This record gives sequence, structure tokens and C-alpha cells, in this order.
Amino acid sequence: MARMTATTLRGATRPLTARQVEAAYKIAKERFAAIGVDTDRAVRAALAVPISVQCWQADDVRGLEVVEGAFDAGGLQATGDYPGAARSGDEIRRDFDHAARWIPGKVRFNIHAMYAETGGKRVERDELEPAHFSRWMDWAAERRLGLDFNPTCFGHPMVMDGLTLSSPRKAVREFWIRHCLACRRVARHMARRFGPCVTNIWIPDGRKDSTVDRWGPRQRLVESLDRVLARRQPGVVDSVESKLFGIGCEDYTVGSHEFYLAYAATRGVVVCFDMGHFHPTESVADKLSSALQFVDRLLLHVSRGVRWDSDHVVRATDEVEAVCDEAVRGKALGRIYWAMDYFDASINRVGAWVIGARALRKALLRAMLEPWELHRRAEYEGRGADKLALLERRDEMPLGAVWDYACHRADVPTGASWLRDLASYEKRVLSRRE
Ligand SMILES: [Mn+2]
Repeated sequence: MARMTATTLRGATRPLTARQVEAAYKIAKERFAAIGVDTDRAVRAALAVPISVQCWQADDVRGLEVVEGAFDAGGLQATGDYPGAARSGDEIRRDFDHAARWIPGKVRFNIHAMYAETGGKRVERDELEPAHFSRWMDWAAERRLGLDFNPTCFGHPMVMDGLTLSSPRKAVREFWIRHCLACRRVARHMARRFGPCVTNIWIPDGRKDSTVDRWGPRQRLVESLDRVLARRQPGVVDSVESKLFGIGCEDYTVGSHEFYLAYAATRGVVVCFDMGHFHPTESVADKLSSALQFVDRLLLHVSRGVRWDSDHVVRATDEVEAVCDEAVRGKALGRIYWAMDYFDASINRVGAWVIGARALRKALLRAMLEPWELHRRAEYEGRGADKLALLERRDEMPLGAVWDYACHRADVPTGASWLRDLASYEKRVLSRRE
């Protein structure tokens, strides 16, 4: 039995030859052409969409700050104890250099303020400067990666009674306003070097039970955000992210969906939809065509909640496919920033990055291969059965052959063959970390 398993895995991870890939692609291309889909174009377009990869998957959201004592993580929790978590900026960068070889298409890198590198010196979050991120920037420049940035408004003693920008204490609010302003200066610096830098504000603010003042914190949050965003920073793409609830604030979240959607629409900033931050049966895909009537651009945090906001590794699930479909159908790709937001400490973390980024890219490609006009005509002409049958037909088309070709074109391994390299990296590098 054990031998059987080993043999099967060897088969599953065997790389395809260029000839195999091209032969299968040729057949797939003809089949898609028959329904009016240009596969060459779809492959090019799918590979060109930038996907921003989250640094925090590498180290279970621990960060690199020099700190004293322990404090509340603000409802964020990485579960699992798989060996190999990165312990320094160098290790995160080294891990990502490996992951990037297995991710097809354009990628960016997404950094949180808590990943400042301050040379062993303690630097408060409201005193962060671009120099504290110069190692990230030099690395990104060498690899020609774009950078995105985020203030870190959690996991810090100045989160008082679970509140930051909405706190009733002026000193607390001012601290976090200064932190966000400092982060926007860092982001401006990044933007100068690398082009537009998506800078997303998420705060954990909320209450555990039967909140009686739901108004005060929201009024204060409006005032704090207005101060943070009062002056435009060139190249900084400001974004705000809602949440439904967190551990310890199940009853009330100050920055709710309605709050930020209205805030973004009236202030001209980007609104972020995190796929784990809604009711489990609520469709984020359905929100695109609503929100984009009123806001100019969206940031999508692609994540996978299992029963709750669990931040499981992204897979090409129905919901991810639906989000990609909606973006492509609405010709809205130019108005959406794609970022991944999850962290799983229970599996190989480099693998976690690669699985999520490949799954999202594959779902984007799938969306671009849809013969949408055909489906739309059936809908408008009242031929409902035709529409359903055609949608079923979609899953019988040779997406896999086109995806293999896209990987091949992007010079990354096809199929699961990258698992061989992953095993070797784990053995040589990750398993030796304490
Ligand atoms: Mn998020």
C-alpha cells in the first residue's frame, strides 16, 4: 500500500514536457475557438493581472518588531505548529523568492507595518519611517516586484479596551492617527520607487457583548479617518477594510461593511472586501456590480473562511471563481486590486502561498475563458434551460490544458510538479528552523 502511494505521488508530480503541454493546448484552443473564445488572449490577460501576496503567511502574523511582553492579537489567530515559520525579514524574503518561482504571472508583495526592520532598535509605530523598510524596498527593486503596504493597528499595547481609531481616549486615537499617517508616508516613498501602493487600513475595533453605544465609536472613527486621509499622498491608493466580527468582539464591529462602503463612496477612497469578512452565506461576488456603481475602485482580499473568518488557504472554490467571473464580466479588472489575505500555520507555509496564488490565477483564467456573450444572450432571450446547460458545459471544457500552457508560458512548473522542489526546500531549509 505504501509503495502504491509513493508511485501515485511520483506520477502526480511528474513535470509535463513542453511537447505534451503544447499538444494538449492546441486541441483546447480549437475547442474554445469553436465557442468564440480566444485562448491566447485569455492566457495573456490572466497572467497580466497583478496579485499582491501577503508577507504575513510566512511567519503566522508574528511580525519583526522589537517588543516587550505579550498582548492581545486583536482577534487574529494563526493555528497550527507546522515547522518552518520564518523568523526574520531575510527568511521571509528567502521563502518568497522560492515561492515566486512557482507562481505564474505578475505578483506584488504586501507588507504590514509590523514588518519594519529597525536593526534591533525599538521604534514606536507612530515613528516609523521609510528607512525602516529599506531592506524590503531594495529586495523588491531587485526582483521588480511592486509593493503594497498596511498600517498595523492590532497586536499592540495601545489597543485599549479593543479600540484604536475609535477609542474614547484621545491619546489612543492620536497614537493610531500618527501611526496611519506615518504609514502613508512610508507608502508614498514606496510609490515613488515602485508606482501606486495600495495602503489598506483595517482596525480591530469592536465590543464583545450587548453594546449600548454603537454611535460614539463610529462618529469618532469618521473623525479619525478624515484626519488620516486629509491630505492626498501621491501614489498612495488609500483603502479601508470592513469586518463582520472578530474573536472577542462578536457583538459589534465599529468598521462594518455599511460604514466603510459609505465612507469610501463619500471620501473617494478604495473600499476593501475581504472574502472572510461577511456572513458565510453572503456572496462577495454579488457585491462587485453594486459597489462599483458608486465607488471608483475595489480592493479584494481573497481569503477562504471555513464556517467563520478562519483564513484558510485560498483554493479555486465556487466563491473565488464567482468573484473572478464577476470582475471579468463587468470589464472591471482595471478597477480591482487583487490581494491575498490568509495565514495557515498548520501546513508548509511556502506551499500555502503558492497554492493560493495559483488558485486565484487559475480562477481568473477560467473567468476569461467564459463565452459570456453566449450565456448572456440565453438569459436575455428567456432561454433558461439553455443557459443552465451552457454553464454546466463550461466545466467540461479543457481549462486544465490552457492552465498548463499558461504556467509553461510563464516559465513556472505545470501541475503539481513544484511539490518536488517544495519537499527539497522544506528538508534543506524550513525543517531546520526552530
Ligand atoms: Mn483582509
